[in-house]
Amino acid sequence: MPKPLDRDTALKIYYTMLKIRFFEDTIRELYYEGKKPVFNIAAGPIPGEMHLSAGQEPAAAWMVAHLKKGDMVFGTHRAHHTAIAKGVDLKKMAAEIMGKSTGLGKGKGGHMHLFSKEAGFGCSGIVGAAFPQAVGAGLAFKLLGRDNVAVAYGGDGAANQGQFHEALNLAAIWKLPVIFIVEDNRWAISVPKKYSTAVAKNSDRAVAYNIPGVFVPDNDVVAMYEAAGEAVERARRGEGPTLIEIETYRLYGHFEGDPQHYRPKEEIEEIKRKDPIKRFRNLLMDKGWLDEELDKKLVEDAKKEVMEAIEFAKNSPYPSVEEALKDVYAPFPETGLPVIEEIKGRKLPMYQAIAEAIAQEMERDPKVFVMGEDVGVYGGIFGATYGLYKKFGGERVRDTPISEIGFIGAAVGAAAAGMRPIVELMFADFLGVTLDPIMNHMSKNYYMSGGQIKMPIVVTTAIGGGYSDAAQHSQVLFTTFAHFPGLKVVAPSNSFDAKGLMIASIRDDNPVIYMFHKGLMGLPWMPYPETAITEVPEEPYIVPIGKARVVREGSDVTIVGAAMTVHHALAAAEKLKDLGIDAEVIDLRTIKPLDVDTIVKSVEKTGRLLVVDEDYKSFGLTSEVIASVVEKAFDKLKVPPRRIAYPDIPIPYSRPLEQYVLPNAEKIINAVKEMMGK
Ligand SMILES: Cc1ncc(C[n+]2csc(CCOP(=O)(O)OP(=O)(O)O)c2C)c(N)n1
Ligand SMILES: [Mg+2]
Repeated sequence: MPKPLDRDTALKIYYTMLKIRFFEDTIRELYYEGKKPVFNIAAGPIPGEMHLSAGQEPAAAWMVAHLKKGDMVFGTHRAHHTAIAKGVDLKKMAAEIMGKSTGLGKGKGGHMHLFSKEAGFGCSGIVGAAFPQAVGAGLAFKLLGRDNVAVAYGGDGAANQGQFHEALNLAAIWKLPVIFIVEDNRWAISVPKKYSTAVAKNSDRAVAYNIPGVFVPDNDVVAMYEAAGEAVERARRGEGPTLIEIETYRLYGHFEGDPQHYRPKEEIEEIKRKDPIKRFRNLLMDKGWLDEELDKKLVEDAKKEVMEAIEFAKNSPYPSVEEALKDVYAPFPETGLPVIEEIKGRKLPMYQAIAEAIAQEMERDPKVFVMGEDVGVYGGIFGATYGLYKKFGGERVRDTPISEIGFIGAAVGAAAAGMRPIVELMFADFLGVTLDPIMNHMSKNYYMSGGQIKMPIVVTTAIGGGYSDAAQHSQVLFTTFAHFPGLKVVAPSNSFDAKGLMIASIRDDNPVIYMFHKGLMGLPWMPYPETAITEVPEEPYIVPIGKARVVREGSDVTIVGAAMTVHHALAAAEKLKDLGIDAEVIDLRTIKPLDVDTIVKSVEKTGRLLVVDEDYKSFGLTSEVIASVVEKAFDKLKVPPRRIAYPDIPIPYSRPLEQYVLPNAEKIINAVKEMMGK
């Protein structure tokens, strides 16, 4: 049990509530400057949408009593109260809300994306995203042996998201130090909880995950102090997560400018009458802990603190426009590792080369860990984590339930807490069920935080067809991933590159999507081209991300491929030799960032470009490579560039159908012959 509320703590909580309210009311006033009498969202000193948390102070103010340095809080789109209670610098926060250069994210995140590494705070405009991220931070604390806790916030609307349920289950099975807080303010925009939610109380949903579920009624700040205190103590003792639902009230609209026609007038009157700050003030007065004079002082101090922050923000300059282009990627750190170009060492299948790279990095750095479905005892269904479980055990080589958004969202939180997670998405085709943490969080948090929060995550995933696994287990999807700014995408074609690229991916401070082709892994039960299995040095080394390799030199035509298509190109080049055609073959190795220079250099020599890809044809890698070359070396092309890609159709099951549509050496030979006029 947390100690009963004493005077000092109560006053601290009261002061925090005052500060939150003044902040929100001042922001509200400023928000409408220039937006009246006709509402124009693009006018005034504060841009964008504005979701205020006035009225919901009790859900956050307890933090000043129970949280300590190193604890982390993951907030929502309505996050000002949680950020202030967690001790985020008020000046930088106000500046961020106004889009100024002195803001937390240098004006690139805005009011829904407030990040403070120093304060251990982050939030997201994606409803429900905080839950798995807090799981990841909780997991990080557990793996690092720290007694910190992670707190996740979500509204009554967010509690109907799948990721809420995946997160609760993960935290429960792993007994993580996480406190899940559902702020039930009755509404998800205009949709009432009574309509959207099958249970009367979200806290009852804890039963399904075998964890305590606590209901805090009527925006009661003291009850919240007690419930949160107990949950934090339990988490610090290593006894696992708690779900707390607080019945709270949103004083204003969902966003500023919300007409609120869906909301009964009486409800707003009731909420004003039950203002939690007034009620707490009365309680403190009744207890003799507060008098008029002290109250006046606290009010003045809180106003002063807020006004100083607002003035700071107002007087700060806007960022220079070039700032928009910065902080997309963190720089690659100095590793001291050799960049080996010569393929040498022992012959290893690609899956063992990958596992060896991960093992060497795990031995070196306790922050590296692996999680995913069947990555443990099984060693990954395509062997990428072969032998790791035996070496490092189930804590660091962690099997997950089938909860892709849960554990990949957790990787985001773990990275924010300082870990370097490797997460396996069993098949790239399953991207659909986990896209959000990849496209909206790991890819953007560095940028939105103005370069504060690094996301050193490796997402490994199996790609490719050729063995009749049909439309949902055979896709390549290079450019689906590569489309998102902030991600890097690599795709080794052989064992040597696989090890070097894996080490580079783990050492990279950015999220890297590491795509391994199933048909290149060297698995005993799946056919593979002999050229995929190469020698691999025993020592750690790097294959630099963003560097293609000329795998065969030639003077007549440049054939560009990645992963499996490199082997088709090599086979074709051998046959073309007999026809007197000398083909140069480039293995991209990295899809993003694309090594345009190496391709252009080759085209300058050959004057002919053929791009071969196993991903879908339209809006894909082939068009990207061709466009990049045309932009830089159009005048060097003797004939129009050509492409062979997977057609824009789902992947068929039947063997002859699949073989008909996949790229192969024969298609390459025919295309090159045409380009050569033969
Ligand atoms: C995944 C996702 N779906 C929908 C939205 C649009 N949206 C933003 S806030 C919101 C309502 C959220 O309700 P709740 O979780 O109860 O939080 P509250 O706004 O009441 O604080 C919706 C639908 C979003 N931002 N993210
Ligand atoms: Mg709500």
